[in-house]
Amino acid sequence: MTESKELTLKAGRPATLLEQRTHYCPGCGHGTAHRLVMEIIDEDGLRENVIGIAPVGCAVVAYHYMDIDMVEAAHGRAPAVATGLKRVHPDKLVFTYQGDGDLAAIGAGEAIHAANRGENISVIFINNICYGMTGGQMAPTTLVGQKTTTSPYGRNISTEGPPLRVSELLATLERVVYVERCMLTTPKEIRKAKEAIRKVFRVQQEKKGFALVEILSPCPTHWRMPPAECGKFIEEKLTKVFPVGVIKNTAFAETK
Ligand SMILES: Cc1ncc(C[n+]2csc(CCOP(=O)(O)OP(=O)(O)O)c2C)c(N)n1
Repeated sequence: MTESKELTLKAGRPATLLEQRTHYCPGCGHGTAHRLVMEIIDEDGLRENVIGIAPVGCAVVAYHYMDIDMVEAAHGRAPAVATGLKRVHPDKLVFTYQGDGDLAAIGAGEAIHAANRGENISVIFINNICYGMTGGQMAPTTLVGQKTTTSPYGRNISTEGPPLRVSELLATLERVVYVERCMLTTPKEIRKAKEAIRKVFRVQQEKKGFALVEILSPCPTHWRMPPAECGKFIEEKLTKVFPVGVIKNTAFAETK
């Protein structure tokens, strides 16, 4: 028997993650984030009881990969669509899956007002510090000095302002009960991201209000670096601006 045949499979594909080749670039974080969400849906038996809202952005066809009920929202409108769906179907677990262009730029209004109303929805915010789908333009979360197709000399704080910390901003709102920022870097951090997603779902299951998990996610194509270097870049550069950890928790007694 060859060595490889002796290997045992420790983790299979979650049933709700369709056996389909994705359109994501090599090293993109969306595939990992999709998998984490689908693992939780499988593990917690949520498949028949969940509605996801797909964004506009690289994850626009997330419903091709996730075998759950999903609705497409216009760019940035996912929290408004989620509000309607949750109010009509209060027993369903409703989540949005949004990029930083979607949530922090065009959809900032929807996100702020849904959060301020304390809608009982879960927001999964994939922050890759650029507009991925349309060619790597500057997003509100782009780092100072970062070169993008619309900031070829680097983001300039005097004309574009500093990066917008959406999670901290939303955490100031009274009816936002749980906010955590995670990163897709090492297996340990990826596992933390998974538990954070589970937590924002739990907030909703326990009818506690608005919860958001921000996930710092690699975009090797528009960061113009090999996938293997993205983790280091996240740890060394992104976390200086977007520190990881629990930003707000008034939902649960435990602090972890
Ligand atoms: C109303 C509207 N404005 C602009 C666009 C163009 N557009 C499509 S995706 C996108 C940016 C997406 O970036 P982000 O939300 O960060 O997601 P990513 O692609 O990086 O995952 C933009 C501006 C659009 N589709 N609809």
